[in-house]
Amino acid sequence: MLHRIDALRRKFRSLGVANFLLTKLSDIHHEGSSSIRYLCGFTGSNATLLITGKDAFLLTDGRYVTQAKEQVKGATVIISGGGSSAADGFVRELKTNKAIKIRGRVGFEIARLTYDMHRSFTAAFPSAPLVETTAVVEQIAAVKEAAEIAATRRAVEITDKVFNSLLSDIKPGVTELEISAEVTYRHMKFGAEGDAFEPIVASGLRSALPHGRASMKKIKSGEFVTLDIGCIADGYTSDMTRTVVVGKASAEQKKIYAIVLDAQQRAAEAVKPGAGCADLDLLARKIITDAGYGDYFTHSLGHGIGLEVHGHPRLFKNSKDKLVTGNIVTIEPGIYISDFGGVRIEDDVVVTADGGEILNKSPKHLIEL
Ligand SMILES: [Mn+2]
Repeated sequence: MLHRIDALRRKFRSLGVANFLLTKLSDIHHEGSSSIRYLCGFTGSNATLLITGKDAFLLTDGRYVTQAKEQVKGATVIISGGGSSAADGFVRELKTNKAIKIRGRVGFEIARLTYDMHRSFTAAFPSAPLVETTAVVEQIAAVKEAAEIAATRRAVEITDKVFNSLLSDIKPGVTELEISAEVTYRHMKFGAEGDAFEPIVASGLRSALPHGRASMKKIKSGEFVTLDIGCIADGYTSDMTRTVVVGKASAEQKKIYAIVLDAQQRAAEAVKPGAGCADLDLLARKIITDAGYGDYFTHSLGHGIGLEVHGHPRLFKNSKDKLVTGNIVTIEPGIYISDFGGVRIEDDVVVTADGGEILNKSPKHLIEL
């Protein structure tokens, strides 16, 4: 993992820092927490990674002695004791450990560092000011190595298998929660570490909720059912959405589905190195708008996936980013009509040397169950 830590160090000059501080604190629920795993391999729930100009230190607690020894590459493991909070404990260790020297400014990620950590660190190191950075590690991590693409491919294969195995279970009378439970169970049964996120199973009018959590609602004949599911394999995520109809689709359902499918396919086909993230969003949005449903496509086109399910680059209309070889992004347009229902179709697409490769093999025609 040293090459990743070095990639971050190479950004120090432009960031105006001499060190970098990353944390994952077990006393808070922390969604964005994979930077530490990305940089040094550690997956435990409580850690601080300090990268200086020459050294790197991974601080964790006594529960992780063996795990840290096995996992951590490119950083010196230090087992630290308690404090009044996880942040306080780590800062005490940084301050008192003789091996650690912090000189100069210290970069941190604004979306990741807690206020508690910021305050404790600032009080302990008045001459090493913290400097805000935004998504620096995320941007490095957005360009995948071959092994990362292979892991993503495996996660996508498992999710494809789960989706196809579920089709015979989606029928009138079954609750959304029953389907959701099967998604979680089968992801693990088919070889995943677990879900990448809580499965979305939304039927009937609830399919108009882009992030409708599964409920006790029973699925009925004639309804759309949107499944947005993903898993983790070797640390890497899949994220796929399919919308099916239980029974025969109505003319209106077919019409809306066809518009979303057209937008999805054309945007996915336009994925290539150099493609503007905003241009891809606009391409899909124009198709939906020209069909008269622009007001019902209420979110952005997609996002990067990797160790985290929502990462860089993000495909939205004001993005300045361009895709580069090695990115893996979702393409997921949708139409959501509150008194009718909704459709979303989502694939994971790898940016290759000369185009894009859609990883998902699940069918995209309108499936009538
Ligand atoms: Mn997604």
